[in-house]
Amino acid sequence: MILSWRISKEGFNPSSIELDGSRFLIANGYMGYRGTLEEFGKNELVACTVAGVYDRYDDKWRELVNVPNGLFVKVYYNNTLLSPMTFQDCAHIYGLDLKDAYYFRNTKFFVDKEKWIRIKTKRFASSTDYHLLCLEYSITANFDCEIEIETGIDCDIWEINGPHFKEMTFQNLDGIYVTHLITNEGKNLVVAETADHLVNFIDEECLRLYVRKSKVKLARDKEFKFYKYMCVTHSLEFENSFDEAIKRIIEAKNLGFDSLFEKHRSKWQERWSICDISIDGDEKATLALRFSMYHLLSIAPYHSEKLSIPARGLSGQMYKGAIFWDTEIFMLPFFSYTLPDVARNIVMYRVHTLDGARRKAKEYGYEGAFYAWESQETGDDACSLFNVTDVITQRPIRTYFRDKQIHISGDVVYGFFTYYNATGDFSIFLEGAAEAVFECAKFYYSYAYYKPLKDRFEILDVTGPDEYHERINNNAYTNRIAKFTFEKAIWLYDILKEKYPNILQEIDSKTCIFQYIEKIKETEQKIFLQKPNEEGIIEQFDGYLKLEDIEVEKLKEKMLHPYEYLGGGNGLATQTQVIKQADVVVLLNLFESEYEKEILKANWEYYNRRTEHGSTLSYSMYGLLAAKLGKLKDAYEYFLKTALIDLEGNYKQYVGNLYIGGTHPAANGGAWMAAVFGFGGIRSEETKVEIEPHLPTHWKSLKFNLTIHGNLFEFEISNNKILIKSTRLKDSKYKTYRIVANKREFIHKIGQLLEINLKGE
Ligand code: IFM
Repeated sequence: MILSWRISKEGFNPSSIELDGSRFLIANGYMGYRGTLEEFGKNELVACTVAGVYDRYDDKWRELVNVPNGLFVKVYYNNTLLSPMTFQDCAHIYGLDLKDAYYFRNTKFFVDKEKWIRIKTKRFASSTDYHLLCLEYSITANFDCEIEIETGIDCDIWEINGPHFKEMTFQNLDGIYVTHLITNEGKNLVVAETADHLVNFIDEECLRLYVRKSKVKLARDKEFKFYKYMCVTHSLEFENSFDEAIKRIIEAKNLGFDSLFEKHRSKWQERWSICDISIDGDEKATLALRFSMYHLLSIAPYHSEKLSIPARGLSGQMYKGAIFWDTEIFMLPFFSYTLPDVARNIVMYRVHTLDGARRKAKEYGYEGAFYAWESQETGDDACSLFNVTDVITQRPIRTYFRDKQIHISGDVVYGFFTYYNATGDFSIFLEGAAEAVFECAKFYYSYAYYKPLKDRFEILDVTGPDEYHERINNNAYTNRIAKFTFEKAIWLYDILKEKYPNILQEIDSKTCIFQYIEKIKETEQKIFLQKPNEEGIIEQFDGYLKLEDIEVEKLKEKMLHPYEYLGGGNGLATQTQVIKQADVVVLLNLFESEYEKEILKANWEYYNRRTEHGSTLSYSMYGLLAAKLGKLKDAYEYFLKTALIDLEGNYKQYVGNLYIGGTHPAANGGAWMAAVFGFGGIRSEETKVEIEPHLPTHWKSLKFNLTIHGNLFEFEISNNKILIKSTRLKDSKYKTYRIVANKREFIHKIGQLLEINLKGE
């Protein structure tokens, strides 16, 4: 059923447990709790994943930890568990309210002829105290009966590369259950839980399950309700995580569910008042966008600049909970233009992990900073050299993601400037981002080869965004992002020299930038960029156009196994022009203004036919460019694909033997970009905003808000006019903006209403 703020499903299908767990996630940036039922356990992939707390067990992959489930509840009638898993005859509906950010379920069990017992729950990850998860549990029967409730903490945890807790102890403090956990790496975590309004307990401690059992008499049609609060704290944040957890759980209990929920709700209202997008004429697209933004808003690091957003959000331990280029290139635009404070945290994470990037550069014998392909809390690279296992031979495949996807350093720099362009906030550069930009420029300088006969610098032996072609030379995207890094390093150098000489001096003491700047300038001038050929095609890398040109579907017919990896040394795609994901098309989106429309079009068409979209990052880039080009049918199809990824669950769950399910925040961010930058046609540069809309024909209007340089803009775009309202936020120093639409320029004063007629004057 679709209502524009709610997604729900009816009935129970065991095969959708896994996807629903991701789809119906609740989270608050501190932790994520999967959309599973209260009676579920580790086999149903219940997980409460804590942001920024990583651990390694033995020689397995280091990943985020999942903590015990303090929201666990089982209800029995006549010794039978009331769960759609075990109980055939039931009516079950569950889902998410996106507006108020809570999960709900409503299950009616027909226990005997006309007799039924109904379980209704509602839970949320508090947006005002990030340590809290709150659950309301209500039971009603249409006959007098007795039920048994079992609730407490389930410490039998779903872990991909665990076990992560070398110690786990349990305490009962006057009805507050507390588990104290110590990770293999020695971090302390506390999970405290309490269940309010339940009496007559018998405490029970079974293996890894701490529960109270309580018998409750239900009077006919009279609702029985109880509340559970779960609090998570850890030693990366508090000296005494135990006391903090107890304090918070007591506070939660005293405040009660309703007032906690009210606070949570108003925080989300505040967020939506800025972020919401609505489309008149397309309810499905509106819902898909809201769903995408709900996920982004749930997992954002509101409370810390030492956290970013992992590739699978907080939906579990997939991809090691690591942060990839996904964040800077796909998610950051959304945050920069809606919640700049959160965007600032995201960019500052890269400043805090600069030392890890320096270590990686050094490890490979380069200068400067080579950011981690898979970054965790220190910035050291969690990516392994054998990241995929061949499903046919069961042998590990040597992948060159870690060593050769050097575009990551430029992506980080690009991210700093996405934030800066949207906000005008130069302070990030003074607080470490300039140092990071210089270090990235040094890295590319040391990686590049000077070819004297050609008098140019080339970047050899890399892997571009298309991971199926590894160790190639002069990847178009990589070379351009390296040049961008040089350009920005030079720009920053000049500004610092003029305005902040002391800071530049200080940065020089850590980077020796004075010694490097001339070399960086020379490399910037002479770096080789792939240029369009006679047909207008930009070769993805040297020799790409000479590879076998085979259709994607034809290539796939040759596969021996559905999860077979197409890249790597023996991959089917390696010797062909079939690519995994947008590569040149990313380049064209990021540097669109440097290319003629015909070139953009020719390349979109050429690469579109050869792209497998084996990564969920791909659709949005094709959708975005298609929208900018006014290719509305293709744009709309790709937009829906990216926006519906987690709703429809149409994506690869495995690569080789590797489980890569979970949520897809990069696709969510891409959906936002396709709507705002693509269909809305917004481009902003300092205080100039260009608007070149291309709305799908069935859209009557598209409404969204953007914060640009500290002011809030409300856009309403329809086929014949654009309405712009603006409000001054905080203490923005900008009072007027140049708006360019329909080849005309308008001066817009903050606070005034601007109406632009698109049909004529
Ligand atoms: O960052 C991506 C990469 O581009 C393709 N493989 C998955 C990664 C995480 O989303």
